[in-house]
Amino acid sequence: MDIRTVNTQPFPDQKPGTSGLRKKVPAFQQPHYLENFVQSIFDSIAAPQNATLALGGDGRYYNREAIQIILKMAAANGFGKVLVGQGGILSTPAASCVIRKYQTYGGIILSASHNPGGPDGDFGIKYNSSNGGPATETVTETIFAKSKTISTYRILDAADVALDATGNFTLGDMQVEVIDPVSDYAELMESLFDFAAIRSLLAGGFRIKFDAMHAVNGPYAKEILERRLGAATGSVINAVPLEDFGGGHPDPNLTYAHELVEICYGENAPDFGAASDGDGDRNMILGKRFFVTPSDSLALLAANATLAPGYKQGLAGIARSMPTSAAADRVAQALNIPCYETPTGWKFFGNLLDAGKVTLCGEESFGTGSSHVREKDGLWAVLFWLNIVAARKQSVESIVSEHWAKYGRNFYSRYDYEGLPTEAAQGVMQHLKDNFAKLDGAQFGKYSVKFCDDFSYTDPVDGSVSKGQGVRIIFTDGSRIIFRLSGTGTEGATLRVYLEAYEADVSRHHLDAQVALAELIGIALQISELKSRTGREQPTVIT
Ligand code: G16
Repeated sequence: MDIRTVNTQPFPDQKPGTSGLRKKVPAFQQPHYLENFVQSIFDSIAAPQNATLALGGDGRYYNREAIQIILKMAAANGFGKVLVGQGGILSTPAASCVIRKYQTYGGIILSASHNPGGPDGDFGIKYNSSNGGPATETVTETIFAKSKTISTYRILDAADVALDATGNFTLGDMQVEVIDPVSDYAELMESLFDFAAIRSLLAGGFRIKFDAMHAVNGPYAKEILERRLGAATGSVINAVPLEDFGGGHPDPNLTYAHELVEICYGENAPDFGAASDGDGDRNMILGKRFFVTPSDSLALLAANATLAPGYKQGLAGIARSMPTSAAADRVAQALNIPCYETPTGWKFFGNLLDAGKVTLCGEESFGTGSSHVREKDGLWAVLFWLNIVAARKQSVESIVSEHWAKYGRNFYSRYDYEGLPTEAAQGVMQHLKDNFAKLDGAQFGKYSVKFCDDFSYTDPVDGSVSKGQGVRIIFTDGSRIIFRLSGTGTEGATLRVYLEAYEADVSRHHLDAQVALAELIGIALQISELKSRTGREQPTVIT
């Protein structure tokens, strides 16, 4: 075996964010940049000799090159086998599924999720542990610490592995098994949902559109929705994954998935629309001219979970990230099960899922998932919805309206201010924190502040504490304004403002969220001094 030990210098900026290390492609293309981070992962996880690793990515630009580098480094670092998706492809939930099904030691996932791709776009890498979920903060901090002192990495000198067909290869002493990226995942979905009921729903004329946004889920959606469930050919649009996502921004929300939104709000709209993101873990759900917020989607899935065969025993509990609306809390209360509030980041759900404390998890950032894997799962959410619609034989809109009538409506919206100068964004956050004492108990129109704080979380399973997770301003009626800096951007800072108002009165449930939240939005802008501090009149994206 021809293993080379290469001298290198640390890069100071390899701190993993909300979900792994994300940077512009040219940053990853710098000599040694990817290698340093991969070696830091290997040096942190203490895998035994001959361990098995799962490997795959969302197919974005630089995926292929990175896969070859990681394979050669895995071979040089004593791994016995790597399961790699054909073409270097695995959606994030499929990678989690593979790690769990084949009980690998862990996995490396290459993705910058919903961020655009291409030569000037974003790239990303993260490590997932043997439970199939993103490494905990303890592990990511160790990786970062190693990256700051690294002086050498190990790599095998060998030819590239042929990844375009399934098969078995050797790389030095290591086995490489190129696997079908779709089949294990599709099988898992069939075990959770009533495919026969969904098939007859679709055969009965229920029309769907799924926008894969030229990202990784195209082949998964084609196989599951069109081939296995019989949706009309062409129900999946933008189904061919492209290295630059066709120049688009593969983020399934009302702004970036506009092609789907136009179809679902247009003449002859389908009954159901959905989209997923770059790596297939986010989802957006639409009915006919109707948008389901991710927070409502989590609550709806929880309230109707027993309609799906995989959840017919009921739920152990629900978890949501702190900025996610409290709609799910109301369902948990009615079901008499616990509801946990965690910091933003799927990694915080891992311990709760592993300990059997929760079955469903969700985030306002278009993420929902369950104990079936340890990642959020876009297509899973779509199938769950289709299962519920098939069982209830109602439109998406009437299912949601009935839900609001029963539980009340948590009006919700998020304002994103992207690409801000970091100092200005941090200035807004600091200003809010400096004013906690003044804000406490203050009255703004009909809203009075119950308390404000910087959210801190103590993991109920391992006791670890995560501080500084976002500023919360909570009003006496349960309404909330949250301010948080994103941990996934690659340019400047993104400030997120999350707004939530509870409304019990059914006669007001049809209101547009922006109308219902107008007063809170005004309060948020006033107390944060956001416009004057950032110079921004309008948010970049409203979801
Ligand atoms: C990641 C995390 C999510 C998080 C989202 C937004 O999603 O896995 O848990 O909610 O980022 O994070 P932020 O507000 O810090 O930008 P993804 O889909 O990008 O992997």
